[in-house]
Order: sequence, then structure tokens, then C-alpha cells
Amino acid sequence: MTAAAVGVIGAGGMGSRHAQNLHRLPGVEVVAVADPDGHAAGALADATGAAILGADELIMSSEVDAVVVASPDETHADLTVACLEAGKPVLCEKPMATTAEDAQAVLDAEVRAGRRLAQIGFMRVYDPAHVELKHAVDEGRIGRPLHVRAVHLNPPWIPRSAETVIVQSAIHDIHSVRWLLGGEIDRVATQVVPRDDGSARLVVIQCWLADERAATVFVDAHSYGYEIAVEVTGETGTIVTDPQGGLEVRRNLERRRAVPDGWLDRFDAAYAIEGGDWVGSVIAGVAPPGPSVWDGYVATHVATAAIRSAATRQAEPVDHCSQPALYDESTDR
Ligand code: ISE
Repeated sequence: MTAAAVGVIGAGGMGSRHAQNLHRLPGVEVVAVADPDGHAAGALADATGAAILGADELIMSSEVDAVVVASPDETHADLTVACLEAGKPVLCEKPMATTAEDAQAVLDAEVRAGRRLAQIGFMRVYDPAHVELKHAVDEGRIGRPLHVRAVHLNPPWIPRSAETVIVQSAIHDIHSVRWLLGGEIDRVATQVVPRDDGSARLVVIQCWLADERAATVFVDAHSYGYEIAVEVTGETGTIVTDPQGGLEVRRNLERRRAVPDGWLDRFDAAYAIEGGDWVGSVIAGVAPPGPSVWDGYVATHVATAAIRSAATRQAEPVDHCSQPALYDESTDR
């Protein structure tokens, strides 16, 4: 294949961002979009020259080589299964699934397909700051990594339950922990600090790795702006990403920095690199290079254990099946 015709399901912020990034790439055409919101679908179709189709129609269309799933979270698993059953490469936004059962269905579908076709949108693995951190850890600059501290601040936002904050926000940090430590989380303990209306303000997840290393995930669901910071402590030192970035303006006895208002701004570069990497694998006809269905599956299991722990107020084990042979050849993302 020398070109790719992509269909995008979901014309909200994320779907539009992927569509526009892909549309700019040589050899890539966004040929179809699907969204029950006719206005959003129309705007994205106008911007990219795509046709508007229903989601199932888009997946089955012979005009569509590969699909981006960026619809509401609880629809990701079914749509991804449909793509896998149709033999189409798919970039599925995180979370791959919102329940352990749905995660199992996606894993089973890809194993049945017998080849890796899906990439999951844990885009931090494409973020230049995270990539630099990962290289420094892998080069052994701080010796064996022992602990990850992930700090995830969302701007003041719609009230969300602890469950939603975990599957929608903390799931990124869960993937970061596995990626940066190169190990599996086998137990979690969650504490939720509520807001007055009962929604979650802070979600703190303490993670035990199978080999007794540790991680701490801290999400503030309603903070002052959008900030993502990661600190890795190793045997001989600590590495921290700079959550600040950008310019500091000094005047009138003040130092001021702008803070991103959300992920589309903060991870602008990551989304563009992610889309290019994924569609490059579609054109080359090879397995997707980024986070796999196995990564999406394990992250969902850690998230559901964290949700259980928030309810029981006890540490909860993370139980899931062992890694199918299809995922033996892992990527370094
Ligand atoms: C949102 O859905 C995202 O995917 C962002 O990357 C994440 O940082 C945010 O917390 C989520 O709500």
C-alpha cells in the first residue's frame, strides 16, 4: 500500500484532532467520519473532505482501509471489536474498555484475528518529554528504577465520579507506570477525596508491582489548569519531567507562565507523532508500533481493581489472564 484511506468515528475534540493531523499527512486521506451529532460530523467532513457515514457502515466500507475510534469511552470496546472482526487496523482512543469484560472481548477478538491490528491511544509514549525520560531511565542514568510518582492535574471541569476519573484520567498514569518501570502492577489501594457534591476531587492510587517496586498515581480532577508531571526514583538518583515548559514572562515584580488548559494543547506534538506513526504502519502493512491491546487490557484491569479498592477501602489484587503469545514481541512503547 502506498496510501491510506482512514475513517474517523467520533467528531469531538479528540476525533477532530486525529482527523486533522492525519489529513495533513502526504498519502493519507480522511475519507469518512461518523458521529451521531450531525453538526460535529458536518464540520469535520467539511474540514477534511470526508463523507459522513454511520459507524458500522464506516467500519465495513470498502473505501476505508483503517479506522480511528474516538467516540465516547463506553463505545470503544465494541467498535474496536467490530474493526478487528472486519480485519481493519484501528487506532482506539484510551480507555480501550471501561470494564474488565469489555477488555477481555477486545483481547479475544484480536487473538482470534491472529495478528495485531489495534493500537491504543496512550499518547504520552510519543510526548517528547516522556520519551526523553524513558530513554534516560533505560540508559540506566539513575540505576534500576524503583518508583514512579505520576501527578495528573485536570482543569476545573464537570463533576466526575471516582470511577470515571480512574478509567478516563488515571488510566494514562497506570500505563506510564508499566511503561517506565517495565513491570506489572499486581495490587492497588485507592483513596478518594470527594468534593462537596460527592464527585471525586482527588484520586490517589498506591500501586505495588509484582517485584515489590512501587508507584503513586495522584489525580486532581478539578485543579487550576492542566499539568502532567512524572518523577522516577532509581537506585542512584531521580529524574523529573519539567511540567512547566513554555515561556516565563518577568515583569512588574512578577514571574508568570501560562499553563495549558487541557490535553489537546499540552500533548499537541504527541498526537501528531502518534497519528503519523500509526498510519505509517497501516501503509507499510505491519503491526501497529504503539501501545497494544495487551497494554489496554492490563491497564483496564488495574483500573477496575483501583475502582474496587475505592469502594472496599482495602488493597485489591489485580487479576487477569496471562499474556497471549501474540504479544510476545513487545514494542518499547
Ligand atoms: C482526558 O480524557 C484525556 O484523555 C487526557 O489525556 C487526560 O489527561 C484527562 O485527564 C482525561 O480526562
